[in-house]
Parts: sequence; C-alpha cells; structure tokens
Amino acid sequence: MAQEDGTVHYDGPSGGWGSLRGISSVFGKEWATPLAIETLMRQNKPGGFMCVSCSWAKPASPHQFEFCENGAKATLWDLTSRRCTPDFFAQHTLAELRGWKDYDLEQQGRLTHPLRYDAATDRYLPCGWDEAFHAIGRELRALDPKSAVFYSSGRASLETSYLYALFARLYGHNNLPDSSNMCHETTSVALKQVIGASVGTVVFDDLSSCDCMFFFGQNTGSNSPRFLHPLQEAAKRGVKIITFNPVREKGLETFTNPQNPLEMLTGKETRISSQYHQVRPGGDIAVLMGLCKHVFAADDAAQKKGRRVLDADFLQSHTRGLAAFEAQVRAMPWSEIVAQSGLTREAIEGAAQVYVESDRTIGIYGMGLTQHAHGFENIAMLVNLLLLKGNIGRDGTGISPVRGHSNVQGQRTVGISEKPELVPLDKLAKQFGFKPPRDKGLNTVETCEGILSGKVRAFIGLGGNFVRAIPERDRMEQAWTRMRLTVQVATKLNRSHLVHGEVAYLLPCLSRAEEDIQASGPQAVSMEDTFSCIHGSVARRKPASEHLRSEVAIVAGMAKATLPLNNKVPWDDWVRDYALIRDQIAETYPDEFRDFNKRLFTPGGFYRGNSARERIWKTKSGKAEFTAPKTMSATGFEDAPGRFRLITMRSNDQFNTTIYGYSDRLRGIEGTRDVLLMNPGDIQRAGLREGQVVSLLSDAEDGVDRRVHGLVVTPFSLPDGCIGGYYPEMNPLIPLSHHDEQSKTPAAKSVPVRIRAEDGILRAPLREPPGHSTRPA
Ligand SMILES: Nc1nc2c(c(=O)[nH]1)N[C@H]1C(S)=C(S)[C@@H](COP(=O)(O)OP(=O)(O)OC[C@H]3O[C@@H](n4cnc5c(=O)[nH]c(N)nc54)[C@H](O)[C@@H]3O)O[C@H]1N2
Ligand SMILES: Nc1nc2c(c(=O)[nH]1)N[C@H]1C(S)=C(S)[C@@H](COP(=O)(O)OP(=O)(O)OC[C@H]3O[C@@H](n4cnc5c(=O)[nH]c(N)nc54)[C@H](O)[C@@H]3O)O[C@H]1N2
Ligand SMILES: [Mo]
Repeated sequence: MAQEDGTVHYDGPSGGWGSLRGISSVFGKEWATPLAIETLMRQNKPGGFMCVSCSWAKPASPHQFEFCENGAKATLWDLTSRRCTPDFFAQHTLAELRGWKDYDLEQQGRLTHPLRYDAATDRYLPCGWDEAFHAIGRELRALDPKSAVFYSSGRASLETSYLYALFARLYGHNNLPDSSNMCHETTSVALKQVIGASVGTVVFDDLSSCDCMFFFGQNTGSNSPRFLHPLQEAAKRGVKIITFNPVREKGLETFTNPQNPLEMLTGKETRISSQYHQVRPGGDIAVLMGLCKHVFAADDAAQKKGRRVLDADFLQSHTRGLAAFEAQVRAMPWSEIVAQSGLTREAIEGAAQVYVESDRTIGIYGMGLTQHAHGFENIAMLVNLLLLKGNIGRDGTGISPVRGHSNVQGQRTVGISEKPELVPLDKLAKQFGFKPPRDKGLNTVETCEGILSGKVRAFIGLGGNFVRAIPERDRMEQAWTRMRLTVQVATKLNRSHLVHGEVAYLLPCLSRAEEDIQASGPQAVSMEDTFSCIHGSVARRKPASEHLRSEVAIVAGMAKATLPLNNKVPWDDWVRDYALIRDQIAETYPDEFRDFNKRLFTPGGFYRGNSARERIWKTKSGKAEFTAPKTMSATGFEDAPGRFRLITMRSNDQFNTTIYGYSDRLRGIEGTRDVLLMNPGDIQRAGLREGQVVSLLSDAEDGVDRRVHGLVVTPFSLPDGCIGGYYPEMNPLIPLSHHDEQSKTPAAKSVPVRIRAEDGILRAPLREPPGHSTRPA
C-alpha cells in the first residue's frame, strides 16, 4: 500500500485479522491437521510445551490461546507433513542445492535420517547413528581439541546445553560460541560491567506496575508478539510508551488483540506508543545524552523550588561515576546531540519531560541497541538514564533486554560460554573429576576468523544456520570447506548443511513439540525466558520420523564416542532419564536451580533471581556504574558523501534465517525480499527511481569487495542517509571486523554501504507473486 508521501506502509493495526490470516496462510498449505491445533492449544501452558519461537514470558495464568501469529507459525513449521528423506538427497547434489533459496531448502520439510556426506557423488547418503558417532569421535580424537568449535543456536534445552558444554570441556576447549554472540552478547557484557548482572532486571509483573516505558530498537509486533498484550494493557492503563526507532514499526504504533472478539469485530485499535521518534540508526547514544541533559536541567530547576528530580539518596549510596558523567553531559552542546540523533531538541526534551514526571520507568530494548560498533555504549547510556532516577531495583522499574531465541539466555546460564570466568569450573572439576580448560574460547566472530585462517579444523553446530547468520558470508563459505570435520544437528535443511568439511554429518533431531520417549519413559526438558524464569516443557506429538533422536541423545552419543570412560559422567544414564541431568545442573548451580526437578512445572516458571534487582551490585566497585561514553555515534564510522547506513531487518514472515514466506505484512512489503528501502528524498537525491534495480557495495575502508545485487528501490519512511534491507540476504555486506568493540556482536544495524544502479533495469516493485522460486540465491 502506498501512502501520501509515496512510501510503502501497512494500513491496519498489528494483531487483528491480518495476524489470523498470517497464521492461516501457513495452515492453509499442508500443515492443517486437528493434531496441530491441539498442539498449539498446549503451547506455553504449564504442563504443555514451550514455544520454540521467541523467549517472551510464559505467564502463570495464560490466555486460552497463549500463542501468537509468529509462535504458531514456528510450531506449525516444525509440524509440516513434508519430509526431506534420503530419496531427496539421492536426486540432488550439494552443488546443485547450493543454488537454491533458503526458503526452498526449508520447504523440503523435516529431515528424517542421519546422513553422511559422500565426496565421490557430492551427495548426502543415509548412515547409521552408531556409524556417525564413531566417525565423529574418531575425527575429534585425532584433532587438537583447541581447533574444534561447538556452536549452538539458542533453541536447545537446558539439559542439552549443560551436556554440550560439559562435552566441550571434557574434550578440552571452551570454544562455545552461540547465537547470543550475534545478538545480546552486548547486553551480557555491558550489563555485567555496569550493574553486575548480565541479564535484565525486570520481571513480568513490573510491566503492570510501571508508569512509563522507554523503548529502543525492538520490534515487538514481529519478534515477540505476545508482548503486545501486556503492552496494550499498559497503554490502556495510561502508561507512557516512548519509542525510538528509525522504522515506524506497526506493533509499536497500534494493536488490535486477535484474541478479543469485541476488538476484532469493532476493529478497535489501541494506540501503543505515546511518542514515536525516528532516530537515525546509531543515534541512540546522542538521544540518551539529550534525555539525560534535560533531566539535569529539570533537576536544577526543581532544586530552586526545594525539590529534586534525581534520586539523590540512591545516587549517593548505590552508584559510582556520576560526577564525570554529569560533567560530560552538561558540556555536550545540543547542536551535537541533534546532529548525531537526527531528532530535534524539542522532540528529545519532550520525551525527557515524560521521564522526569514519571515515577516508575522501564527501559526496553532489542537489536537496535545491541548490534552496533558501540552497542556497549548504547546500553550503558540507557542504564545511566535509569540510574538518575533510581529506576533499577524497585517494582515497576528496571532494564529489560528482550532476548531472541527461546532458550538463548538459559544456555548461557548453564555453561555455554566461551568465557571461562563465567562458568563455575572448580565445581565442574570436582563434580566430574577432570581438569577443565581455563583459557578463553572462541566466540562467533573469533570462530569465523579461525575458519578463515585455517586454525579451526572442526565445527559442530547444535541447531542454527551459522554460515547464513554470520557476517562476511561469501568469504566464509569459501573458507568453510577447508575444515576437516563439520557436523550439523538440525530439524530442517538449510544452507549451513550444504557447505561442509572433508568429513561431514547431518544429524536429524526431534523438535520441541515432539514427544521424547527414553528408557525411563517420556521426558521433559526446560528453558529460561527473557525474565529469567525457568519452565518445564513436555510434548506429545509423534516424531516426524522413527529415526530421529533427541538432542540430549545426540550430544551424549557424540561425547561417549569421543571421550575416555569416566564413571562420574554416565552419558547413558543421563539419556535414560533427564531428571538426572537436572540433578547435576542443580549441583553445579545451587543458588539458581535448587530443587530443580521439584520446581520444574511451577506455573509461570521459577525465578532464578537477579542481584541487581535487589540492588546488590556485583561490579568491580560494588556499585552501579555510570559510564561516560567515548563517542556520540554508535556506528563506528564517519559519514561521507554517498555512504549510507544500512539497517538489516527481519520481516514479519521469517524466524531468523528461516523464511516462512514473502509477506512483510506489518510493513506493507509483499511478494519479494529483494528490496532496498529508502526514503523518497534520498531516492531523489541519489538520482534513483522507485522500482529501479540496484546493487549495494560495502563501503568499509578495508578494500574488500563485498556486494549484493538485484535489489528493487522501494520508498519507505526512514531517516535521511539510512536504508533498509533484509537479514540474511544482506549479510555478505557486513565486514567481519564490524562489530561491537567490547562484546564482538556483529554491527548489523549500521553497515556502511554505497548504492550502484544496475543500468537500465527497472522492475515493478512489490508486485511479484509470493513465489516458490528456485532462482539461484
Ligand atoms: N517472528 C520472529 N520472532 C523472532 C525472531 C524472528 O526472526 N522472527 N528472531 C528472534 C531473535 S533471535 C531475536 S534476537 C529477536 C530480535 O528482535 P528485535 O530485537 O526486535 O530485532 P530486529 O528485528 O533485528 O530489529 C530491532 C529493531 O531495531 C530497529 N533499529 C535498527 N537500528 C536501530 C538503531 O540504531 N536505534 C534504534 N533505536 N532502533 C534501531 C529496527 O528498525 C527494528 O525495529 O527476535 C526473536 N523473535
Ligand atoms: N544481518 C544480520 N545478521 C544477523 C542478525 C541480524 O539482525 N542481522 N541477527 C543475529 C541474531 S540476533 C541471531 S540469534 C542469529 C541467528 O542465528 P542461528 O541461531 O544460527 O540461526 P537460525 O536461523 O535461528 O537457525 C535456524 C535453523 O535451526 C535449525 N533448527 C530449528 N529448530 C531446531 C531444533 O529444535 N534443534 C536443532 N538442533 N536445530 C533446529 C533448523 O535447521 C533451522 O534451519 O543471526 C544473527 N545474524
Ligand atoms: Mo537473536
């Protein structure tokens, strides 16, 4: 749909009939079975199974349908009746499949058999589980453990993750990169340093006792839609929601609850954001600087009347570094704040005044803050703002990173970390009678560097789609094949399975919605949500194939085949009964997981606690730290003529690298993902036309040629100098070195690029039928 200014946008609210149609577009295909509906009804309910989509809370008193458009899609996606069998692989070489689109690969359905790569025919051939485990064990034993990497995407359960990390350490490395290294690692590093806890301090109930939310760079409507319900309730209660986002995201503007018949019939929408500010990408440090500047000014004015805006007692007894920060803020000219943020002084002061007047504020954020060269400063600045008024450690206040994958936070909690200091190694040493490696392991970016340099010889992927999710994709794919061993544990076929090492295995596993029966009976698994609550999950669906194994069984199978016998490490017993794994987790982490098995099905989950919420600051100084930022721009590069800041975005029809379809309904973009979103003024200034086909070229000053072709110029409401494109299509443009300085999270939200017209080619934009295309990727 075109708007008056010619930009593409969506007229309806988020939620509403559109979201029901979004679900039925998936149902409508081959997924529709009564069993699927029954499965959905048990989603996110105590005693049911926990959604595989995002990490949003699973409340104690769930709605009748405690799932959303995208959670339903994610579940149904796994429950497809399509099967990707050995016959499929007999028909296609991997060279051929590498020419397929991501969408078409996953459309083949669930993997059914363990597979071994056969170089002679360039195909995957079926193999036995024992054969696979023995070969993997033999290969790993022949390698230096430090040259192997065990990656995990954030979906695996706490039980699997604990075993996987233990396997890595018994084998001899801490090379445990995970998807959070590309996601909220910035959060883990920044919050740890400034408030002494690496996760958010907000719990679900705070959402109903706050009176203000500052919302930075998180796209609720697509990425955590169940959050729209508490947001709607908050908006109705009069909570002020102040949003900063370069894109006008529908879910943060209006919402119609698809589970409320009255709202659906009357078409009543709730306005979500009371203010919406289209900040420049990378402009948040400047915005937050401006907000703090106004707070200091308001405090000066209040003091003249004998009052305070700042929480002076809190600042005095709980924080450190205020004076230096305050001096920097007071000295910062508004002109600089305005230039860097792209917002007017009035707009920033208007937002700040809401903060000044509110009693309980929550700061919420997502990838818009974390995925920048100075993402650390973004988060530290948000903490600064909150600290000024004592907005951490009181009910209805706090900092709330909205995590991604459904158990990404939990994996880190139980030992998946390349940072040995974050793991109780002494305890593990005692518990399992071994000497854990103490040297720092490789994170995601360092793994990529190691693959490029040839140091990394083996890669095991517990879920995920590594080569698609990382930066610098084209160079990485070439280097990938030089590895000796690659193993992928997965539910569906993706690109990462098609680039492979000399010896390669593809091992199919159960999805979380499928029942997991072991020798002691049906098994439960568990995960941690974004509010640090732990939930048990039990599934009842019949597995997609009788040859599938659980992730626990696969990890244990590989470990047993690799490691020497150790009677303190009874892999077979653990597979027989996962409760025994939970006992081990409770022994390693008694504060968080005491009585783990007893508390497994606590409605709403059990809270593992957060010191910062109690105002106990486990920082170096023992106080909450103010940070004086080193820079006013988070991008990590200078502006230059012809250089644009590219935001890589998720559509409403994808889960990370899994593309469900070609409808980004909430942004009004239909039928294709090959678009370049750009504001009409920029289109004109660049001498381009709507519908013109262009390439993007990397504009990093390192001389490497990186480009993406075939993008259709599409007018879209964005700040000047900033353009948008989809993740993962844009990933070849991100230099590996372009990452948050401190955490090495790739800076996917401000990539320096140039636009080049592909001469003479024009395409009608957004009119292509949603296609099942087999054009080369
Ligand atoms: N359906 C669905 N759900 C998902 C996922 C999915 O792909 N699909 N992915 C899951 C995962 S792993 C994650 S990490 C989360 C991701 O969820 P989000 O954190 O929402 O991540 P993104 O969609 O990448 O983008 C976040 C928002 O940041 C804005 N933004 C970009 N640059 C800036 C900036 O400089 N400043 C500000 N203030 N905003 C900016 C973008 O416009 C966008 O609205 O969602 C999880 N849930
Ligand atoms: N440019 C750009 N790049 C980004 C981002 C961005 O915003 N922009 N976001 C980053 C972020 S936040 C993240 S989290 C990463 C995501 O990176 P990953 O987590 O590596 O990627 P996913 O696309 O989530 O992985 C999907 C695959 O996981 C497998 N899978 C699904 N369910 C299961 C299961 O239950 N078990 C197993 N074993 N496998 C399963 C399927 O085979 C599926 O193809 O990408 C990052 N990359
Ligand atoms: Mo993520």
